[in-house]
Amino acid sequence: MSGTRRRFFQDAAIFGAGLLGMSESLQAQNEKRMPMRPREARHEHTPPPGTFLPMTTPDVADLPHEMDGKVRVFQIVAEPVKRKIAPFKTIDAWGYNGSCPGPTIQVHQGDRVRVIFENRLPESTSLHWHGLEIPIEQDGVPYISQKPVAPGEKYVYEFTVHQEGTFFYHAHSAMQEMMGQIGFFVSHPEKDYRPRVDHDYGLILQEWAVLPSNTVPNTASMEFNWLTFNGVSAPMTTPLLARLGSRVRLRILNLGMDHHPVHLHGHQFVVTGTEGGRAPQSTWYPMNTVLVGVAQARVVEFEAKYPGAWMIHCHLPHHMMNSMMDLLSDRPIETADQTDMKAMSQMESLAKSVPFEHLHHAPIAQNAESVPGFPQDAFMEMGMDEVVEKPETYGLPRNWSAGMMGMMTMIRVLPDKEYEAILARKNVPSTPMEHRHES
Ligand SMILES: [Cu+2]
Repeated sequence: MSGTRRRFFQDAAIFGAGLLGMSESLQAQNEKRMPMRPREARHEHTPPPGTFLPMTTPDVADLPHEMDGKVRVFQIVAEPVKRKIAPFKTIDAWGYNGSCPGPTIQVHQGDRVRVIFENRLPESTSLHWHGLEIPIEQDGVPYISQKPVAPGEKYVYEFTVHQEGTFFYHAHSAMQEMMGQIGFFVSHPEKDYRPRVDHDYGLILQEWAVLPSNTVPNTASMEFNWLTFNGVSAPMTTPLLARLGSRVRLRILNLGMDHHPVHLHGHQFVVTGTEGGRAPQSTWYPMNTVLVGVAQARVVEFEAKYPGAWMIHCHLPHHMMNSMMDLLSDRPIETADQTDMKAMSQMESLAKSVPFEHLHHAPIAQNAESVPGFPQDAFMEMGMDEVVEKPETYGLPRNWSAGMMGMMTMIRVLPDKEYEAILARKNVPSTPMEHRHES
């Protein structure tokens, strides 16, 4: 091992800190609240008991807790949620505590957990703890392990988490799942994983069928027109940040109707865990696309070696786009036998209905209209940098948002100076890291 590394550990501060509702700068909050490890302890490899590097769920808050003796107590409310999934599209989803996906629960392996659950949905529901080895009374399956929780009623779950890994909670009713009733349940290991990571991020994959001019997902539909990471479509997804030379963990969770091959640009990764916990290092091999099946979690890790804004996206072509039908409203989309001028005027009229910067399209060939199949991606660029601006987008190339659609985000691997410039915009104190690899 060469050099030293500075690590940040979380103590109980993140919990019960009322983070919920400060979703905008959740990561900033986390970074602010994580006390730095004392200098003299830097070489120590085991985090102090009860501490861990928390996972950040971009665009979704953490669920706060209170302690009752040694029991970690969480409050979860199932309720309808309005979710803005794109600058021009807000849907009526269902979720938890005003969030869809629900807020992230983070515990420590060995914790005793109590969840006081309240149902404010118009129908009965329950909470299932996906992947956790807990007594049958806590399994959250209506009629099998408990009576359904009626609207207005409360129900208390309590169990000990003996596992480590990436789990989730969800309603155990298919249509409610498709309305968005899902959230992360992360159990941090008693002994930190090796090698350690400097950044830990979580993404929940969801798909939605929402007709134009409608706001309610059609949960019976098999055709999905909106694809989201953590409840938002690109370019509204908040870019992940990584300091150049750091090690990054990415936990990807899928609870929908489709399987998603998630691809990372510019880096290779290894799969270090599944929905069942950590995988032995002997099973790791290089990849850059991981298929995340329904009801699965895949945990990948990589060294952020190359500076740049690297895409992370589902590679299914139809999952790399947003539905534009909402912008068209009741007008037919013009895709065939059209002239450049007609297409342009349609795009311009779309752009007028939302605060986008309408880009002039990328160049087309002079004889484009005589080529069967034209147009495909021509005319589709829509820049909306200002609409989706946030500290994490600072410094991206102009019109970056025109290249971002659907189930897509990016990881910005940044040299110290640029990384710190963004932290400063998030009002996070500068936190230099002397990271070196443990080899
Ligand atoms: Cu996909």
